[in-house]
Amino acid sequence: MKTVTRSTCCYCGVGCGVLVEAEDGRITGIAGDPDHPANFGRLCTKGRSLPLTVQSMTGRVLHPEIRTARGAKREAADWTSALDLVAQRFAQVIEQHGPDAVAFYISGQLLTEDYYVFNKLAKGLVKTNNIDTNSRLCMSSAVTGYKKAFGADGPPTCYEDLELAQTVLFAGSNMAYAHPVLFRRLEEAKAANPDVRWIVVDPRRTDMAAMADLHLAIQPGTDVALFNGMLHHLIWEGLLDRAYIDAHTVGFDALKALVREYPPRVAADICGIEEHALMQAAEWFGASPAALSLYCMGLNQSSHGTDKNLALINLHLAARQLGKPGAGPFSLTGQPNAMGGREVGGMATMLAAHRDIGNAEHRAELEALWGVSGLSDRPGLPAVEMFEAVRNGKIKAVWIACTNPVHSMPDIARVREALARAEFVVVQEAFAQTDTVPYADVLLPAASWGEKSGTVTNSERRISRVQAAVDAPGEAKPDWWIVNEVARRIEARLSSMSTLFPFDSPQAVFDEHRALTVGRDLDIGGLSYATLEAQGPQQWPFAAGAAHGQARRYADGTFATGDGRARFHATPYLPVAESVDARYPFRLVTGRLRDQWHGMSRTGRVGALFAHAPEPALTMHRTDAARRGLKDGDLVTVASRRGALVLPLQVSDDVASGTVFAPMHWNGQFLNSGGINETTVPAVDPHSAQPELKHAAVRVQAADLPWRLVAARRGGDALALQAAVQPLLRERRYASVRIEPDADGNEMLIVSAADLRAPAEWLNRLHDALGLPHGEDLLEYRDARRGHEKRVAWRDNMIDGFMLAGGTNGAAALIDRLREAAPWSGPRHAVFVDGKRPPRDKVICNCKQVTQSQITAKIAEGADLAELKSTLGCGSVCGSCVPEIRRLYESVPAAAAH
Ligand SMILES: Nc1nc2c(c(=O)[nH]1)N[C@H]1C(S)=C(S)[C@@H](COP(=O)(O)OP(=O)(O)OC[C@H]3O[C@@H](n4cnc5c(=O)[nH]c(N)nc54)[C@H](O)[C@@H]3O)O[C@H]1N2
Ligand SMILES: Nc1nc2c(c(=O)[nH]1)N[C@H]1C(S)=C(S)[C@@H](COP(=O)(O)OP(=O)(O)OC[C@H]3O[C@@H](n4cnc5c(=O)[nH]c(N)nc54)[C@H](O)[C@@H]3O)O[C@H]1N2
Ligand code: SF4
Ligand SMILES: [Mo]
Repeated sequence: MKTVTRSTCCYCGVGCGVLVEAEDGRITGIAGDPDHPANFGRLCTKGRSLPLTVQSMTGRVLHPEIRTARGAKREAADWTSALDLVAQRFAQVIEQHGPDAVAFYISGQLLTEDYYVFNKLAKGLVKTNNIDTNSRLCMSSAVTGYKKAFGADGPPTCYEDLELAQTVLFAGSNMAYAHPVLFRRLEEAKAANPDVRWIVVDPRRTDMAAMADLHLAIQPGTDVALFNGMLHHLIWEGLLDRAYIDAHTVGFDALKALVREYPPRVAADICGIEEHALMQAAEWFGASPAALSLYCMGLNQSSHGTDKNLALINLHLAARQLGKPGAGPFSLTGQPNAMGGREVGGMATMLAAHRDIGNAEHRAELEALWGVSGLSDRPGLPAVEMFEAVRNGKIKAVWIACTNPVHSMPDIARVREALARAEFVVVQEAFAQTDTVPYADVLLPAASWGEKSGTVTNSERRISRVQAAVDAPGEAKPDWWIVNEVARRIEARLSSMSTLFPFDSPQAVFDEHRALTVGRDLDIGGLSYATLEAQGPQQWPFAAGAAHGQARRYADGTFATGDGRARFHATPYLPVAESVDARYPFRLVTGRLRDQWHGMSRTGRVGALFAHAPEPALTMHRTDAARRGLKDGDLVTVASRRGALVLPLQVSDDVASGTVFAPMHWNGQFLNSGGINETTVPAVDPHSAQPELKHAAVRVQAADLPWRLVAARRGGDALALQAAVQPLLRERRYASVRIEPDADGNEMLIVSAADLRAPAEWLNRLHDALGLPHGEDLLEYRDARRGHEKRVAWRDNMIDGFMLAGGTNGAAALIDRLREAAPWSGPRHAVFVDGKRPPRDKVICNCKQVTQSQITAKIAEGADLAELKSTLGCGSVCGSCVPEIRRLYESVPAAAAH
């Protein structure tokens, strides 16, 4: 039977509505929900490919697993044993060492209901605030910024403002990649009204920067100087709303005194930009009828992330660019439920429903609502400190759910050390191959997207229902259920009562959460599953009796502070935590790619999603590369004071000289190292405790690895092959693996590796891991003198796989052969002399698989964007590639003349 289920996409904070098609318990298709107010039917490449991530059960965690002795292998166990063991070990540590000896590290990708139960377990039952989440790496500077300025968390804006803004300031946000569907809305608004101005503040020339009216390519970490300089200019030009400042704010005079030190020339010098560009940005911002800023990790992931947020909010308050349509400081949430996690207070520094740990009245309210006493008044340890406490033995047991800290935390060597030393580690995961899973003493199988139900809140405070379209595979269970079961058991052990966890469904959890918000700034007393299902997704606040949620906040100039006034904060510019020097001369910036999601446990299962960026890379400016004698494709060692890894070099003009960029995504599942966080700094912001994941100091040197390998295998289960190859990667100085679709719609696996010398025995293990044949279906060629070795595997008259070791000339041609999935004509041994082919064309449009050369050829013939869409089809489906097509358009000479 075919079913269609209304739910949401599980990736980014845009929170797109989806319609999930399923047949016989399998998810078969997806479409954007035309009625969802975030996307009105649109989806980006990641959302569109979600069904492909859940169709195979290879690599899923399907049963609980328990490690019975230290150093032993984990073994499959039943749920009762696993739940009992977790409860017993946690209760034991709490009884012996106190509640702060345990910790929970959870995720903005959990549903609100999952989050709520975790938070109640930690704070309400165990009475520790040691519960933090990956939102610490993501949103916590935005939270402190909003709270300090407005008195409460959450953006004052909504998505409609995207269409109403006249000036859009993108600050440290690469929306074209990270929030693509919202970016489509902005593109359309700009196309409809050419007077709309875009200012992009980003050290890199992103696709968006290339499209902007003004790109401020500031030195990494200098945003505060920029915003202070802009404010100086607004004051000078009289572009302030003095009446608004007087009536609705405090602190302007101290700020004014501070920004005297930031005249445009001084500020522009700090930022490394032109003075007139800074003044232009200030004027466009201040004089605009409606200025909207959209900001994300370029501001938050900084040791001065709170100041960056506050300095930007200062501009909005001073020029009264908020509380009116099209204006306001809009922090884009990264994860689908970063906002929901904040609502339930699921972090070490807050309590449920935006209450504060340090506020006795708030604690008393919560004690009354939960029927408990003695909530801890000590803030818990935020992520970086939490793992440090695990490392030094203060925390003995840690429970990690829906996040992969051995990949995503800064300085991961320390996280690995921490988890290796911990007495007891629980990992609750949906996918088995992540870098954190090996550390689990108990591995709990979680249901994932399409298999679980609850609610999430997107960037504009809009709550949507998430619905299961199919049953969870194997014995996997929804996260809320797992936590609820353990919590009941811990409660029975610690207090021999069982009153706190009566939940029998996500709805029961939601109803309790809702009750806690009544009377708070995020009051959702008027919302229920029934209203969400009948009336669709709703924004908070939505108090009992309200007809609808509230689109914009603070429209009347009354803020959530004690006196109702917003606060200006004097934000002096401070440099990044780690300075560059002669030994570590490059500033490393990290960030996202268009088609991958974080640690790739899901997007890395889909060959088509590798097409846009098949291999990891370190991007460097061409003059820096030339000076070091490095060229595109060379392997380089990137080293910081903490760790090092090898990456292929990508030479580009999109980063400034002195800056290098690496995507955050690759890790031990796809690479021989843990990825770029081997090098990043664990320095944190003093207010938000958010780490500076974007600004390490590194050195880059040629990695002299003369022995090279390219191997591939078509046919067979690519995910199973990947699982077999994964443990071999780390034995080489460089190795990476990826999946690619072939012409038949099957997937193939491609491995690249490099080392000092030939690893003979490893080659044979790789041969077997790839499932390459022996005997007559294998054609081998050895050049002992040059140390080259070629193996080509056949199935019938097709090439099924190959290994080229030593020299890899001809690898591109062989991969093309595999990709074509066409029969081989002529003698088999001719495969070794198959001519060289040009390197593969980059796939720009994923939906229609249109390559760069196809697009540039058409542009050269004079085609415009509309013609490209109608003839090649590129950009006509999800639109994620449109910014890049525009850029190609500008770079092809014939088009410029056209
Ligand atoms: N495709 C994709 N989309 C995603 C995700 C994903 O993994 N993949 N993850 C989601 C999540 S959780 C998040 S948090 C968001 C993140 O979304 P974004 O923050 O938009 O993405 P990033 O690439 O991390 O960083 C944005 C930009 O900040 C710039 N930057 C670096 N340093 C500075 C600086 O000092 N100042 C300024 N002004 N800019 C700087 C970088 O060059 C980069 O272009 O994306 C969400 N969406
Ligand atoms: N250098 C650098 N590092 C960064 C960043 C950066 O920009 N640069 N960005 C940071 C940011 S903003 C973020 S948000 C983090 C993200 O970092 P992580 O949270 O580590 O990212 P994910 O890979 O999304 O991890 C989610 C995990 O949950 C699993 N999972 C999926 N569905 C479910 C489910 O329903 N239940 C359970 N229990 N598990 C599930 C997935 O398989 C995956 O392993 O990375 C941070 N790290
Ligand atoms: S923009 Fe893409 S990744 Fe984000 S919610 Fe929508 S479909 Fe999912
Ligand atoms: Mo994030």
